[in-house]
Amino acid sequence: MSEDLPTIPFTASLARRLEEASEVLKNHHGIVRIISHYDPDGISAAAVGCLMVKRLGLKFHCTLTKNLDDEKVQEIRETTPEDQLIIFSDMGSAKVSMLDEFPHKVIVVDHHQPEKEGEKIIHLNPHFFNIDGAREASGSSFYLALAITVDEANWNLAGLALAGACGDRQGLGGYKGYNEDLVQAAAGRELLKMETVPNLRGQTIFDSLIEWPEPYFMGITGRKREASRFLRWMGLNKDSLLSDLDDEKKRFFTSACALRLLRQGATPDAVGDLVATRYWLYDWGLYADELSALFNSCARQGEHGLGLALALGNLEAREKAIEHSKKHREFIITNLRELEANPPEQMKNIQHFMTQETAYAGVLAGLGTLYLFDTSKATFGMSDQDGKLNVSARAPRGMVDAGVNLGIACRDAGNAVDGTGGGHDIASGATVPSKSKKKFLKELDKIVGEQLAA
Ligand SMILES: [Mn+2]
Repeated sequence: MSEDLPTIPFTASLARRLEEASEVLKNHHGIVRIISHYDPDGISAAAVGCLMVKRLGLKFHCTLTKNLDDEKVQEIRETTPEDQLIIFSDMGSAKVSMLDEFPHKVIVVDHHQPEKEGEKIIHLNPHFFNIDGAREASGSSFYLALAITVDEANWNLAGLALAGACGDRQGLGGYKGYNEDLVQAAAGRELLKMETVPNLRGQTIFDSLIEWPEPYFMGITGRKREASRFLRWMGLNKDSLLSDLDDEKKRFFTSACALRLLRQGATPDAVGDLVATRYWLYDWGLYADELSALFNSCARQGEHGLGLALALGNLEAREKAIEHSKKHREFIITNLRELEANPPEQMKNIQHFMTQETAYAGVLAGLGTLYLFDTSKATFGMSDQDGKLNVSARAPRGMVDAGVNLGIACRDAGNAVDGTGGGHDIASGATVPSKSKKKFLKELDKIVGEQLAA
């Protein structure tokens, strides 16, 4: 047996709950209905579920969805034959009262704030086991606990589990708690290795400057001539590979990049991100963040099924996802260059810009905040859709430390104009009537100013 291989230590109560869910799965005959969130964490969680179920010799029917509102829950209840087992992942914890009334057997694997524990459903949420669901376990990483309880062979899904946690940005500043235990055990099992390396993507250094929006170098990213000049200045050429540089050259290169970012006014977070610990997944031949980025570009472009097929190991899907990811990045670079040329409109405490693609407003506001924009102001990316203004807000960490809370700002400014808003202190959103744009922005500027003064 595999007595000597490292594993994740579970508390007795978690182990009991996992066993309970595992028994239900093993005793089930027939189809398993898998419902999951459509973002990278949800896609990874769904795939862990599908592969776990398949290994048990069961058939599955998987659906990825953006929201799980009351209507959706009701629809799932009505359209799923009662002899099917239903597993919700990366969602479901907010709908326990409704799920408890299902005639079906239901398992929920989620890491969001739970409504309550429930009576009838089997509820797997880190929250009930002294694990911080925001930082220490994601939908997919927590799902792995169930998968390896069902069958130790499912350890080979650890890479997927980690890609999901990465998609929920739980790896920032290093994995912690349960996630760290998972990473350590997976490393001990030689499923992945950790490397602290300059955080560049792409085959060659030149590729990473031309094709990747992160890190974003003003005046260089996406521009062949300028990128070549930058490389020449460092004694490198178009074919130089990061892995070919000796330690001294690597250090010089990293410092030159850091200086460049500092000079353009990037945030400390962006500069700190230049060197990062990355997780190489042997089975995938990718870093966990790269796999997560592939899921993300599928999700952004509405190709959830493709993301799932990729997660399930379909090679054709992988090729297509890489193409999608390329388009996704091109779009971001084009828009960031546009924002370089035409910076956001300035108010006293905030800055704002319009974009065509609703799904990208947040990404652009986020990257602009890290790399390009005035770091003393909060940024609002907006898009117009059928008389409604969709707003994504981002603030540099320094502003949050100084008291800014964009979740509250978006909620209160949204309410002031008959819209809705909310979210986290550092990233939030709102939907307001387009005709109230001016008043909404004025209100935001005032609220953020008050937060800074408080
Ligand atoms: Mn999640």
